[in-house]
Parts: sequence; C-alpha cells; structure tokens
Amino acid sequence: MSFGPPLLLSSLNPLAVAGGADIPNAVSIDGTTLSRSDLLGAATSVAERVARAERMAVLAEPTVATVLAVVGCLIAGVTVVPVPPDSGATELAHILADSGAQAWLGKAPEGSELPVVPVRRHARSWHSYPEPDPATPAFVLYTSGTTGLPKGVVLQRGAIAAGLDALADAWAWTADDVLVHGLPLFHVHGLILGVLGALRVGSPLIHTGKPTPRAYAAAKGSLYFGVPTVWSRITEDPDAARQLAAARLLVSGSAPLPVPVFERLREFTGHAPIERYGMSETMITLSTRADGERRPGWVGTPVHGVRTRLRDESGAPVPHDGESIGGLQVRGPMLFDGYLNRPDETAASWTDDGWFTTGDVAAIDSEGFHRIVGRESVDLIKSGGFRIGAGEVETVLLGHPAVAEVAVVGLPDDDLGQRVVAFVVRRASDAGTTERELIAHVAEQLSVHKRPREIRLVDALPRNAMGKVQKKLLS
Ligand code: MCA
Ligand code: AMP
Repeated sequence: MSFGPPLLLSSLNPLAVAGGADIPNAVSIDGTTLSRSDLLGAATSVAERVARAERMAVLAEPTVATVLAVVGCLIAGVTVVPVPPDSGATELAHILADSGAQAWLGKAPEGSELPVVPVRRHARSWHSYPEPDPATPAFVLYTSGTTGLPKGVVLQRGAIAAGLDALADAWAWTADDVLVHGLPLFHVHGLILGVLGALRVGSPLIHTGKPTPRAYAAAKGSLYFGVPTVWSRITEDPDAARQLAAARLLVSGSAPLPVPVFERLREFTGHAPIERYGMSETMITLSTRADGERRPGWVGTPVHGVRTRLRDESGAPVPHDGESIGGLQVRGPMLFDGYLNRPDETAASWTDDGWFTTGDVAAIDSEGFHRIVGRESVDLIKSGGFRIGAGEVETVLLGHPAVAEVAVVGLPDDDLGQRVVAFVVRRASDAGTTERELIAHVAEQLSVHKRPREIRLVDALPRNAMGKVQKKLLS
C-alpha cells in the first residue's frame, strides 16, 4: 500500500500542502475560488462519504461541487460516471443503467430514483487514503458511436496519468502556468485535461463557465484550451482576441481547426495555436509542441509513448509520404480499457496485433507530422466539438409518431464545423407535425447539443438499389 503523492492529483499531496505548498487559487469556477488546502480538505471529506462505493454518477455542471465530487472519488479510488447535465430522458436512463452507478454524488436531476450523497463545500477531512492501483478505473465516460446509445469508455488511473504527463511534456506545461477554459466537465477535454491536468501539473485553473471570447480575455491566464468553435468565435471579437497576446500557449482540439481560423488567431494574438488530436478512447495522442513547428491544418507528432500507423482497407501499410491517406491506428499508455459491458465492440476496435483503430483517416509525412483528413463513417458527426452519433438521433426521431423515415447528417458549418441536420419523411397520416416539434422531441430524449439545428421535410430519402440511404447525396 502506498501513501505517496496521489497519482492523478500530485498538487494535492497532503504532506506537501500541509508543509506550505498551498496556493490560494488552485481552482476558480462558478464564481468561487478554492485554495489547494480547501480543495483537498473538502474533497477528502467527500472521499470519506463515498469510500465504500464502487461507481458514482456526477451531474457534471461546471461548479465547485462537480470538482469536489470528482476529486473526492479519485482520492477514494471510486469510479466517476460524469453525466451531461442536459441529458434527456433516454440518454440519462441509459447512462445510469449501463454504468451501474450506485448513487448521485452532489446534485441529482429531477425525478431520478437513485440515492443522493451530498457534497458539502465547507466540510473538511484530513484523512490520508492509500493510492489505488493504477489499473483502477477512474472514469466511465459516455460517448456516441455510429449507431445505438452512447458507449461507456473506461479510463484507468494509470492511463490518465500517462496521458497528462505526455501533454505536460509536449506543451511545457508547468505549475507556473494558469490554465483557462470554459469547456464542459463530462469529456476528456474539459474534465480530464482541463481539471485533472491542472491538478496533476499544479497550475491554477480558471474555469470561465461558458467559453466566451470576453470571459477568455478577462481571465488573463497563460495556457488556454478551446474547441475550434471557441477559437473561431474569439477571432470574431478582435478586441478579446488581442488580449490573449499575453498568454503563453493557445491549444485547440476536439475537431479540426480550420486554417483560416488558425491564421486569424495568429494575426490577432501573435500566437500560432497548438493543435492536438485525440479521442475519448485514447486521450490525446498527437500534438504540435511548445518547442516545435506549428503547421496550419496539421495536428503534429505522436506525444510521448505513442506510436501511429496508417492502414488501407485491406489492412496493408500506407506510406508516410504526407500525401497518401489511410485509416489511423494508434498505440500508447493512455488508451482506454474497453467499452463497459461491450466486449464485442471493444474487441472490434483493436487489430489482431494490438493497435486501436481510430476511425479517422489521416496522412503522415516523412517527419512524422499528421494531418487528419476526416472520419471513415459519415455517421459520426462533430458539432461544436461534441461527438454525435447519427444513429442515436435517428432512433429518437423514429420514435416520434409523425416520422416514417429519417436520415441524420452533419453538414458543413462555419461556426460549429458541422451542424446536425435531419432529413425527415413524415407519415402520410400525419396532420402537420412541425420541424420545431421534432427538434423539441430530440431535446427531451438526448443532450441539447444533439438536437438537429435543422429538420428538412422531404418526400423520400435517396436510396441505392439495395435500399440503403445514400447519405452522401444529402446536402
Ligand atoms: C443549439 N441551440 C438550439 C439548437 N442547438 N436551439 C434550438 N434548436 C437547436 N437545434 C441553442 C443552444 O442551447 C444555445 O442556447 C444557443 O442555441 C447557441 O447554441 P450553440 O451555437 O451550440 O452555442 P453554445 O451553446 O454557445 O455552444 C458552443 C460551444 C459548445 C460552447 C462551443 O459547443 C461546447 O461547449 N463545445 C465543447 C465540446 C467539448 O468539450 N468536446 C470535447 C469532446 P442558449 O444560448 O440559451 O444556451 S472531445 C474530447 O474530449 C477529445 C478527447 C478531444 O480531442 O478533446
Ligand atoms: P471524442 O471522442 O468526442 O473526443 O471525439 C473524437 C474525434 O474527434 C476523433 O476521432 C476525431 O474525429 C475528432 N478530433 C479530435 N481532435 C481533432 C483534431 N485536432 N482534428 C481533427 N479531428 C479531431
């Protein structure tokens, strides 16, 4: 049993904090700032309340309570299931049933029957917990596949530690940085990089609530995280953008950063942004480096411990010549431990010789620089950095009595990268259900970002001779 510095929370080492390594501003969120000792004391009191549990659900609003709940579980070695706070009924029921979460920690959504364990911000405990085994699952993160309901990605503590250390290396991220972002706390980006990264490295975190240009400018940090939509909106507010000139590093990820946005950011802030690539299943595997080339449209080289390769459809190697494209496969210590309760889908995502197939298509040049060309499947949509499965939205729409047929696609969008659009054929018997009603129906069942931005009512869907919908013809 080890009582060393907590693996994922090095800056919260109880001995060091008691011995003077406290800082007054470890985490600022939701209008509240916690010192390291406040955070450690309050989170350890959470740990005491959950220590005998195995898996807890956390309604991941951007609040102090969420941070304390997550940190408390990690101190106690309990697995966290972060739940999007705007989950609709179908999604919520699925996440709770599939994850086997035993209780809510902190706030619970209305109507949930699970027990609730409160998070008390002013409670304190200084109990010392042994460090759990690195193979202990830290999180089950729900993420969309091409079909069906979201899958639970199991991420172990050791994988997360390796992933965060690789980023600290690539970005020269140290305790001297002040991290700023306003991303949701139920994904790798905002939660694991954006909260645990700061607590492992020891840099203060300012969470802005929403990632607005004004809030980013006002925060005056050194290291900023954003999805491309956030960076694009910042370049549309040149006054806010100019205030980021004082930062050290601007980092973009979760979706492709359009080259014009890269160029405008450079023009207004003086910074060529760092671009990095990852997945819920792999954490971040590729990045440009603080001390290296930042090439617009390219996501850099493998981070420490990662290897990549390209394969064509028959499984044959694709040359790394910067031009040829192939399916991107990765290996590395930060990869997930499988999809919860889905051994077949887990097995299908790995090659026989142990590489994870990302589902992304890429090119690699002779220097090891990677360019992400797109996804193999049109059924995984990225909108505002959120991953949305077309099949999940289609199933919900088909559950509406007015809908006879539906095809959901991601159409190009200047602000969001892609926007969710549903092509719907209504039943002949339907008496005029509106687009708005169908959008509201999706919002009741799923998270709000999965709502189609647009419903197009059509007489028929384009199909091939086999009857399969030709999504590429929908635009
Ligand atoms: C949205 N609205 C709608 C609809 N859609 N209203 C009616 N019908 C619709 N279909 C509403 C919204 O609720 C909102 O209302 C308003 O319109 C504006 O919405 P939107 O344009 O979406 O803007 P936003 O709400 O400001 O969101 C943009 C965002 C957000 C902040 C960039 O998309 C976001 O937080 N993205 C981050 C995703 C992320 O973190 N992904 C990481 C996963 P109102 O104004 O009233 O609220 S990827 C990952 O973790 C990997 C490892 C990686 O690589 O990072
Ligand atoms: P998620 O699991 O939500 O993190 O989504 C992962 C997917 O986001 C990847 O498989 C890519 O398709 C996409 N993605 C993440 N980062 C980038 C990036 N920098 N450039 C292009 N696509 C990205």
